[in-house]
Amino acid sequence: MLILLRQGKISKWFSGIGQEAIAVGAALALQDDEWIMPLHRNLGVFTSRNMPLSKLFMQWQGAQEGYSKGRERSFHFGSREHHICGMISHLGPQLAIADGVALAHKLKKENKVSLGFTGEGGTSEGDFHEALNVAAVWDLPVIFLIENNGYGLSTPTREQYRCISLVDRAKGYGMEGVQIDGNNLLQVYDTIKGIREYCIKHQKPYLVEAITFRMRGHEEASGTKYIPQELFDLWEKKDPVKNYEQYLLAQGVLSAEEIENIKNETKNKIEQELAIGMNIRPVIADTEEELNDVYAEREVRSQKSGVRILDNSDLHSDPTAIGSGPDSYRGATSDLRLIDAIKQGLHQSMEVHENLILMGQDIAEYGGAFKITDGFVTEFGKSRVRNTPICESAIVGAALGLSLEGYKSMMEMQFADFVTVGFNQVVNNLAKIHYRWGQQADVVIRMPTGGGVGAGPFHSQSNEAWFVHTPGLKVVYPSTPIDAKGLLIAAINDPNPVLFFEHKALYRSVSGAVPQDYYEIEIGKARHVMEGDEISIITYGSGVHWAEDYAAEHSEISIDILDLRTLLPLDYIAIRDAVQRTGKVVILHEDTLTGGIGGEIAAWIAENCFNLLDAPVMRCASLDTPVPCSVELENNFLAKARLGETINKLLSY
Ligand SMILES: Cc1ncc(C[n+]2csc(CCOP(=O)(O)OP(=O)(O)O)c2C)c(N)n1
Repeated sequence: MLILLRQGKISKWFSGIGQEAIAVGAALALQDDEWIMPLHRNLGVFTSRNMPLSKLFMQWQGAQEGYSKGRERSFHFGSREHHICGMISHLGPQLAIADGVALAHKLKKENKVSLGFTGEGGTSEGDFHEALNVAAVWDLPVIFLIENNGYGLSTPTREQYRCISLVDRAKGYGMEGVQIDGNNLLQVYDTIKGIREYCIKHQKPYLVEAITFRMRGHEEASGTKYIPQELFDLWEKKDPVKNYEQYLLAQGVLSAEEIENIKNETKNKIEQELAIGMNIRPVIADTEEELNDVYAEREVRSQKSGVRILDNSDLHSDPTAIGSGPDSYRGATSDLRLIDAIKQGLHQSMEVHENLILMGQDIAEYGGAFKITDGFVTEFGKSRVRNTPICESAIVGAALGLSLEGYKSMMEMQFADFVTVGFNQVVNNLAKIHYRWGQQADVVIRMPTGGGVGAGPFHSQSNEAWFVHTPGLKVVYPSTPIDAKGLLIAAINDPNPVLFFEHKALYRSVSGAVPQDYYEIEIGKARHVMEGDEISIITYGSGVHWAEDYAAEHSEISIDILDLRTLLPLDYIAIRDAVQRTGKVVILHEDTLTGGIGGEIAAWIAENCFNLLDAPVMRCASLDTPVPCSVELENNFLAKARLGETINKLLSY
C-alpha cells in the first residue's frame, strides 16, 4: 500500500502498520456473517473477510469497478456480502449502527454479535457515549473495540482524555471491559472470541481497549514530527507481525523456510491481484445513474393477506377532485383528528409489518409526548415499542443498524427541534448510504413540528428546509388527517429514509373523514385543494389551513390552493399547473424566509414557468428570527400575519 501510494497508484490511505493484530484478530474471532463497523485504519478487517484484493485495489483507485462505483474514498465503503458496514468520516457514528445490528440479533434471538471499532480519539465524541449507553441499557450483544494508538492525528492521549484507562469507562456504563495488548495477535483473537461468547450468552455489551501504536503518520502527508523517536524505537520491538512470526518459529509451528514461502506466496498473490486491479476503465459519469442511485428502489408491493390496500387513485380517482375528503372512496370512514389518523396509520403498519420497530423517548407505557403510541406497548410488546434514553444520535444510528439486518424502524423525535442532536446520523449516514454503497436505510423519523403553541424557540421550529437540502432523504409534510395516515403508511413502506413532519398545532385542531382501510397516499404528489383563477397559493402544513381560512374570509378573490404534501421530492408538475391556472403565485410557509423552501420553488418557477407568470413570485414566510414564546410575538412572527398583505401586493401588481 505504501509503495503504491508513493507511486500515485492509489489515492489517500491511512496506515494500519503496527496495529494489524487488532483488525485481523478481531475479524477472525467473529463469524463471517457478523457485522463489523471498521474505521480508516482497519485494512485487516477487509482482508480477513477475504475480499478480493483486485477489487480492493480498484476501490482504492476510485474506480467504478470498486466497491462504491467511484463515489467513496479509501476505506469509506461497505459490503453487505462481507458484513462490513462502511464508515462515514465522522468516526463515532459507526458505533450506534453496531447497536442496531445487535438489537436485530437480539430480536431474532440469533446467537450473533456486532463489533464496532473506534480510535481513542473517537471516544471523545458524544456518539461513543451514546452508543455505549444505549447498548448497556438495552442489553445488546455488541463489542466496542477501542484501538488506543496514542495519538489522534497529532493529539496525544493526555490532551484527549483524563481517565487513566479508557476501559475504566465501561464501569460507568454498567458493562464489563478489558484492556489488552493490541500488538499480540493471539491475545486479541482469544479475547474477542471469549467476549463474543460472553455477549451472546449474557446478552450484554463489552468494551475492549487494545493498546497499540501508530507506526506512521495519521496519513502519509502529515508526517510524524510530533511523536518522540523513543516511542517508535520502543514500539518497533513490539511489531505485531514480526513478533507473531517469532512466536510461530519458537513454537515450532513454522520453519524459517515455510515463513519465507508464505511471504513469497503472498507477494505473488498481491502482484497478480494488483495486475487485475490496475486493469480499470476511466470513470464515465452518467448523470441519470448518479441521480437514480441516491434512492433505493421500492419493491413491487405485494398484497398481504387480509389487508386491503388502497392507494391515492382509489381515494381520488377523479384527478380534478377537490378537498381532502375521500371523494371517490366508498368504504367505511371515521371522522378522525390528525393525531388519531397518524396513530391509526402507525398501528396498521405495526400489524402489517412484523419487522417494524418503534423507538423514541417515552413512547412505550407513557404513550409518547403527544400520546400517539398510547396503548401500543400492550399490544405489540416492549421489544417492538421501545423507550429510548435521551440519545437521538445513537437511536438514528441504531435505526440504520436495524435496517442492515432487514428491519424497518420508526423513530419518534419528541420534538422536531431535537433532531439537531441526531443531525449527523440523518444527513450523513441515512441520507448518503445508498448512494455510497447501495445499502438502504429503511427508517422513518416522525417530527412533531411547528409553532403557534407558545412553546418558544426550542419546541416550535420549522426545520424541514435543512433536510430538503439533503439528497437521499425524503421529506413529507401532511396537512390533513386523510393524507397524514396515507402518507405515513407510504413512508413506512418506502425503503428510504423519510422525515415525516407532523404539525403539533394541527394534531387536535384539524379533523376529517379517514378511510378505515390500510391505504397509501403517494409520496411526491401534491394535492389540489381549491380551484381559483386569480391567485395561486402554493403551501403545505399549517399554511394550507391559513390559505383556506383566508379564502373563506375573502370570497371576492378567486384563490387557488396547492398543498405540496411532500417537500422532497417536489411535485413540479402540480406546481407548474398551479402557476398556469392563475399566473400569480404566493408561496406560503411557516418556516422562516431566508433559505426556506419558498426560495427554491420560486427559483424553479422563474426558470421553468416564466412565460406563465403575470407577476413576480412572492414568498410569504415567518420572520427571520428564532420562534418567540409570547403569543403576541409569535403571532407577529408567523407567516400568517403577512398573508393578506402579500396577497394584496400580488393582486395589485
Ligand atoms: C467528527 C470528526 N472530527 C474530526 C475529524 C478529523 N479526523 C479524522 S481522523 C482523526 C483522528 C482520529 O483519532 P483516533 O480516533 O484516535 O483514530 P486514529 O486515527 O488514531 O486511528 C481526526 C481528528 C473527523 N474525521 N471527524
